[in-house]
Amino acid sequence: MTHLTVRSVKIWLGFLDRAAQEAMRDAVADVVTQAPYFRPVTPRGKPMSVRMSAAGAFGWITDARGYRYEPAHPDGQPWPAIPPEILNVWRAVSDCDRAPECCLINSYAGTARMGLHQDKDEADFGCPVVSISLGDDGLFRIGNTTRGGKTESIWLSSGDVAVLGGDARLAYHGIDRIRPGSSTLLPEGGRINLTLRVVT
Ligand code: MD6
Ligand code: FE
Repeated sequence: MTHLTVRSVKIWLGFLDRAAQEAMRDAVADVVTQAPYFRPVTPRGKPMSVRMSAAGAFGWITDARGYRYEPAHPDGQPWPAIPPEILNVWRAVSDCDRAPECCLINSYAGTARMGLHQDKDEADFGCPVVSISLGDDGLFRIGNTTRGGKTESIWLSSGDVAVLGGDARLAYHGIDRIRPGSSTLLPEGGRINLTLRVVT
């Protein structure tokens, strides 16, 4: 299978076929039954437009105390295990010996977006961040490892997998908008993005 490279980000278009996307959708639904979506609030007090949950040893959260990884959901329960179908994607594309310790789950509806940011709350940048898109298309913007300068954008569709490693590990990136109604995968519509990372 072949990938395209946009600013050192490796993008595998159509990595998951429809049956694999459905299995992953169902596995994610099972995780969020145990660890319900919540709306994180930035340290400056602004609620994010995406809803989040997580699986694995750690989940990433933000609230008045700042951005960080936590071993438990805000309700106090440990995060569910990362489903095996999701771990299989990591094994296939990460080129990393370590297992992912966090599968962050971002849910986008309507006008939800994610501003340009770096993933830099992890202790080790040797492994990539692997991202899986499910449901509606999302416009993914990729910039530089410092703020500012030119960016490039690509629509990510259901089943696409993006790998931010090497020179792209600390690249700024974000989702400008989704295209509501572009996929039939999720019963309520919208987009789910899964990001797998080594945290410690
Ligand atoms: C998203 N993704 O696609 C947001 N982070 O909804 C990310 O923030 C992201 O796609 C690190 C690596 C890949 C990503
Ligand atoms: Fe990110």
